[in-house]
Amino acid sequence: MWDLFCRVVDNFGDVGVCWRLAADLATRGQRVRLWCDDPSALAWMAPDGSPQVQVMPWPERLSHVEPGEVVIEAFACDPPADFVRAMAAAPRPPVWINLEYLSAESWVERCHGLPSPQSSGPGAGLTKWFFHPGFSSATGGLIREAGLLEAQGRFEREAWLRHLGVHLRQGERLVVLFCYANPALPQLVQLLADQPTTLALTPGHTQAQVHRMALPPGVRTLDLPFLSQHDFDRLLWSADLNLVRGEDSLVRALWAGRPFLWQLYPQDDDAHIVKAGAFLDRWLGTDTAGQAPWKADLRGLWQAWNPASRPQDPRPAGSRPLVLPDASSWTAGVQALRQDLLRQDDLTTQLMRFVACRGQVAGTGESSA
Ligand code: TRH
Repeated sequence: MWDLFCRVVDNFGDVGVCWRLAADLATRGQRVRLWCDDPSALAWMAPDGSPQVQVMPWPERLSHVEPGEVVIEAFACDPPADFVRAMAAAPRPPVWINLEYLSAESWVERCHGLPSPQSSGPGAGLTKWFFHPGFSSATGGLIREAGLLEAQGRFEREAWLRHLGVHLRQGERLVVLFCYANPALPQLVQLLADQPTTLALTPGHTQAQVHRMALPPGVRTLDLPFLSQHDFDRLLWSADLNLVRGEDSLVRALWAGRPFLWQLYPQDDDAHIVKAGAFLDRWLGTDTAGQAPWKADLRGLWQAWNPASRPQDPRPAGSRPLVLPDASSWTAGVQALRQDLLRQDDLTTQLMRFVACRGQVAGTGESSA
């Protein structure tokens, strides 16, 4: 049994990542209890649930529950003290993992897999392990369900889009938009008017933002409902360009292999700029001299799409000139990155292996691998 704890801080990514992990563990024969303080989004993300995953309300007290063999706290969410006390008291304490946020920054490789021995509090005597998802073999990898790319290969785009109510005209581009408030959005929409374009708008914030804008000729919009994660993947597979936000939809855009732009959750200290840059450097390389034009165009677009909260540049955010990278080079660039990432084991495989190694020594602070 795996106990997976999730607190929803904001938006959908916390529960989105936890559900994907829980469901993926389930397909590998594991039983999972997903303890969540706000599972409401699962009604649309995972309407069919999974027989091996029990979604449980976040409890303030948990003394009556016996911990499973593995306890995962997502994003340092701090499981209830009673539960941690029960973990420490168990004859064979569970392997306790803190599953961290995804980042391409170099410190992630140094921190992945480190132990954090607990010297005080309800878990005193236990060891918590840091598990960092990431983009290199020195990290815990990315969630990638078995058969994902094969399913994409069998996917019938036109029929699926028709079913969704999307009827593209001859030569029309499909752009999926899932973003936070973005001052660069009007400029980007202007650029997209160079070709007939349907903007498929995800619900809530994205739709509200676009509805306030005047659209240029050639660009039309379609309001989508919330889709299940399964269908959200299919939407990304169908698009000519995916504008995604947050960590989970970034990963799904990567597996989709279509051109994408990633908007990170804006932070007051501009940590999102560092994170966005780390991902781009990991992908395109740090040497910008003499780089291919599509890479230079993408860097410019990427920076405009992720404005600093405290811009150094006197020009207002959103006023930088934007150029769309050449579509076929951009597609090839994404597919090369995907190919590279496919070489690393997926996150669930790595997590299960990590747990198997630590299972022998859980609670002692020693590492067997
Ligand atoms: O919702 P997000 O913006 O979440 C983010 C991240 O979690 C980030 O770490 C956090 O700092 C920030 O919020 C506050 O974006 P993300 O991570 O892509 O999660 C969205 C989830 O919603 C993802 O699992 C995909 C899913 N989804 C669907 O399943 N169907 C849909 O129709 C849509 C729009 C999203």
